Amino acid sequence: MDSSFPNISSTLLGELPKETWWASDHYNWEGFWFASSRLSPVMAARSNFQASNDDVFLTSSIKTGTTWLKAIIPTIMNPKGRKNDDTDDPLLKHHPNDLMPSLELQLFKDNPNPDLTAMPSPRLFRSLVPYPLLPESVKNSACKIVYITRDPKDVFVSMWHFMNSWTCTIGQGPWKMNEAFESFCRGVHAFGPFHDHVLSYWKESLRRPEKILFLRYEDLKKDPKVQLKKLASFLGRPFAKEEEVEKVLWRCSLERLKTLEVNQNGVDPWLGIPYKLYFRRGIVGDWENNITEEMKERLDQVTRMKFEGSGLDFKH
Ligand code: PAP
Repeated sequence: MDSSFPNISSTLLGELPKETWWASDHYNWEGFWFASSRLSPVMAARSNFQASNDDVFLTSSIKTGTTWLKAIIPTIMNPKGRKNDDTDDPLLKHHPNDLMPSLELQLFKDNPNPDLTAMPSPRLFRSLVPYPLLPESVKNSACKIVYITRDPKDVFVSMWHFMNSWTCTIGQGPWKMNEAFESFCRGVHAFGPFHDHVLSYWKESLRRPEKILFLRYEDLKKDPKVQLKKLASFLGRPFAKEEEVEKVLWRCSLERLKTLEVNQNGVDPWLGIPYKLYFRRGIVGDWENNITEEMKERLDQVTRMKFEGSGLDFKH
């Protein structure tokens, strides 16, 4: 195991394609865009993380509805998560980010070899890296991967609101929507390109459906009970009663999480982001209220071109 933090030398950085995204330098490594501060943790996790067969991974591109699943998966895995008594529900005291730690944004952020042996089993993790950049042991062990994605038009709108709200709290002005949109269409954004990210998991989920469960935010919104049952069975924790499904859905609902004190006033200690920014409208089709018809056509065209022949679309 590598014991030194793989510092990114200025020589390597100098060789990588560079673009600015939200006033921060991003580098293209292995076909995907990363802020320089994310490259070392991503590389360290890829080299040093050892998966166990009963680990559960939540993976996604940014702003696809991951926070909902960061709440749902731990609640499904928690033996008390579907019981009537809510008094010791971890969500009362923790933002969902705390319940499924991120490899690159938390665990490997400042340490190339964190000791994860004390984590209770089954361990729950999340990651924003595309499938090819996952640690090999995640790909090769029996651990499960849940992937969530969303209509890219809603992803863009969600990202735009989130990034502007955050950067405004740290004193940076908003980024013009048309510039951010151009960047998104070209695939330049943190952990992007979005379409390549989605395709990487989609293809692998077709090859190994027992390993990767591929979910769409729109399906979860439309038919939450069906999707939750599918997810619980995939995780080996099927529901026994309809009320259990309803319980988990209620505990993890946007309406409930939004009003909890921890989420209204807390701040993510790893990122400095106010927790309340993770909860916005949570609807399907919010793009209609935010982008022009021309922008819609442009992004739909990118999506059609990228997904052609893959069997994947976002019609709902
Ligand atoms: P992240 O990449 O920062 O983790 P992520 O959670 O993937 O963000 O996406 C945020 C979106 O999920 C927001 O969508 P919106 O901007 O269109 O509103 C947020 O509102 C939505 N979201 C967060 N929690 C929930 C939830 N419990 N149920 C449904 N949607 C949710």
